[in-house]
Amino acid sequence: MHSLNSYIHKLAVQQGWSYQLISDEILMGDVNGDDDIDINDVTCIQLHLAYIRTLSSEGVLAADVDGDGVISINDATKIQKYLVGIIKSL
Ligand SMILES: [Ca+2]
Ligand SMILES: [Ca+2]
Repeated sequence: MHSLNSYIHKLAVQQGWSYQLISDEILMGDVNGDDDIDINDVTCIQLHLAYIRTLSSEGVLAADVDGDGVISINDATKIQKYLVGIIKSL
């Protein structure tokens, strides 16, 4: 599992952004920010991919659970696997 904070920092340096962390830790997979990982988070990713809904910046970070830098159906699938217990952590 990659460190999200170092990822953000690296990205910010690359892009020349100034940034402020609003929380120490973003819960990976908690796309809608309700402190719980459930099927609603999967739905958020699907709506985002379908251009029906735009994710918050925290949601974008939390949604990339496979850490490849893009939000895709693979991230939604990984959360679903986590929810049914096929994988133990995100
Ligand atoms: Ca959630
Ligand atoms: Ca991803």
